[in-house]
Amino acid sequence: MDARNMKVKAAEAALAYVEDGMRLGIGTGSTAEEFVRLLAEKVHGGLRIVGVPTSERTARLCLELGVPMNSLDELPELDLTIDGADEVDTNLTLVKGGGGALLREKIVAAASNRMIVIADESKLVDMIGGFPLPIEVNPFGRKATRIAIEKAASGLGLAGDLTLRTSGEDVFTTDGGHYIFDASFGRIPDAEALAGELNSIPGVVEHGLFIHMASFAIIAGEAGARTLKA
Ligand code: ABF
Repeated sequence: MDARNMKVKAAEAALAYVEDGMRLGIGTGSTAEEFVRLLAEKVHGGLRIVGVPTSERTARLCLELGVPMNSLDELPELDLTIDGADEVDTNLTLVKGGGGALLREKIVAAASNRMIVIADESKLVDMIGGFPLPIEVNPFGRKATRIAIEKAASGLGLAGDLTLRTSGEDVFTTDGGHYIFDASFGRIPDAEALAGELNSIPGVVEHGLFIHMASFAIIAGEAGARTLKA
């Protein structure tokens, strides 16, 4: 089974948790997009849901496929969010933000009763950190923020490059108008400590560590989809 098929399998399994009448947070990324395609088929078959997309990119796909949408301001409490991840460990600590939508993804997930992560098995790791950690920062004072992040990480014994994300010739800008540093710290033994440090830096808008947010993960591999609980 190739990676795309695994993403479809995970998305299919997640669809079983979607019930008529739900207010649904809808994630970003290629796995979440497979979910949107399957969801659209169900909607055209009569399923009634309203989606709150986690990015402009997902909103465009929902619009194109006819998935009903509303804003989080209109629907501030959601039943379920289904989203992908860049890394998932066995405690369900996630690294997210490779797609650049981490801030809205975290706001939407936090507004949801439950969050289900969908991923192919390449995302499952013993310890997070192989994938560079996205850290969304305010453009104002980004150099000072970079130094503060490096100092905070160093205090936890973490070192590595922070790369300002680009898009072609330009600095990549998130849907919220912020920049992203991708931090190559390597393995992160204490994600909660790092999250606490990052949260205390004023220029950091949000980071891609999602801790105690996922209810469970659906991981698809050669043998099919399985559920991973913490
Ligand atoms: C979103 O999309 C992100 O948080 C994560 O960065 C990315 C995963 O993308 P894909 O499903 O394409 O690997 O869920």
